[in-house]
Amino acid sequence: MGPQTYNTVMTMHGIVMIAVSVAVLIGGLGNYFVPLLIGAEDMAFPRLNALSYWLTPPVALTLVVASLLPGGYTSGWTVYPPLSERGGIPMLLFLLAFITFGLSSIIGGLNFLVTVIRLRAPGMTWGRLPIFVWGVFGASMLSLIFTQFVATSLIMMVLDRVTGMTFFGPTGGGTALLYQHIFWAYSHPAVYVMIIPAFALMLEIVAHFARKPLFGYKWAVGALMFIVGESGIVWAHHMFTSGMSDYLAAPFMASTELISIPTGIVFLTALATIWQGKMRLNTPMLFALGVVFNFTIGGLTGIFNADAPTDFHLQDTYWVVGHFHYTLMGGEIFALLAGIYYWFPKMTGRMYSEGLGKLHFWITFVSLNVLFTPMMLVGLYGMNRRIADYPPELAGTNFFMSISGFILAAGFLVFVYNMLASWARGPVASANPWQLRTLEWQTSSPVPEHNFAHVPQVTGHPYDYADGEPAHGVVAAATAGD
Ligand code: CU1
Repeated sequence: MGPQTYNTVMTMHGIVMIAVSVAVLIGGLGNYFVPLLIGAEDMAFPRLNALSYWLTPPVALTLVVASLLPGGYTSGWTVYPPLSERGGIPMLLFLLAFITFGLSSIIGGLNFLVTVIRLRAPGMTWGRLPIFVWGVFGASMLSLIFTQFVATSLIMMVLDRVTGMTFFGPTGGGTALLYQHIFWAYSHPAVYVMIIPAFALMLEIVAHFARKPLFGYKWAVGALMFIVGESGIVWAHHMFTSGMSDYLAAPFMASTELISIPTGIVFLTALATIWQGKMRLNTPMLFALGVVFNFTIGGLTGIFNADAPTDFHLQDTYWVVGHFHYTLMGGEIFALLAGIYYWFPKMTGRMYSEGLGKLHFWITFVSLNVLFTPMMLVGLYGMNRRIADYPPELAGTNFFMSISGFILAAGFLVFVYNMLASWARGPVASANPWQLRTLEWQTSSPVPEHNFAHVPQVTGHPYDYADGEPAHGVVAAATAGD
């Protein structure tokens, strides 16, 4: 692979990662399960929902087609000027696709907020919301508010390119650093659009599979909301080495490190919930516990990037790549997989193979760790990210990481096979195969078109397994079709 192809492939990896990570948990599982969890028929604005969804195929198509055009992508997914302003037509198409994706994300966020505020079933007070709903709610606030920053920065860039304005071009009086400030004002909160629903889904599954009340529910909700607020004032931790004004380093360092407190609360909540619980170690629980393990490493290694003095050494090395993949792959994607296994019987009406699920977990868990830990090590030795070359001394470790990467990918073949084969001919699942209290399990599997035969009446707390009631809501007589 030549350097130019490498740049295009690396840019594609970045933007596909961002788009999938932003959209998949909140857009996919959120869209399906938030209405169910709050006892609603559907999202508040079904047409807006469809628009948000149908904007994404053109984005994906444009990104793929433009990457194949001569010149390819030159800048990486962050589209920093001046590289992005100098790139050819593919870069322009990239910008337009990114803006369109932002639009989809904004209206998706709006729709979730209205849904949770307006469509909760009778008795579903804010204090009774399953924690996953809180996670989607927080992430939606971020989507709605902050995606507008990235859209603004990209539109300014398009104006620079197409109409000859000079927001970011120094020759016309603009400044390239301005772009980074606006861009990261979104792109840091974006990681919380990805990870807050993941945290919440992890807590949801941990509580159900330990069959215990979620420890410190209010603290956990408060922690998630604190992260939402905090995430808007930390963006310049991406810019310690960019040449921005020196006086900005200390406040952004402090605000970033402050986030470790609510994050710590989320993990203590998970651990205290597991404590002395009768854990059922099914595949969803294994992946949820995997989130706890992986994100602990991802979170702790992030502190060194948030610290300006250490970041001067680590910036743009593979340390950052290792750290980030621990949080996103080990955190968000693990939570996504946990959620897919967890809700698979509800979505398909069939049961997946537990044996294959566990095999998938162990392959993924082990290969992920032996892939991303060495990345941080070669990063400490100074291996640069986003560059096609590396020092020949690190070839051995890179070879090892490549093998680990292929094994990690192979694990997903097990997953895809399990999902497709079980969907086609797995054993038929009952409405509530895990015997859980939340509302989605009180309707038939797969879910009927309007979710519930009658509007549910919510009575208790979603996690009160000790109170003897099998569910925290009553769906009046004639429960749909089971
Ligand atoms: Cu960040």
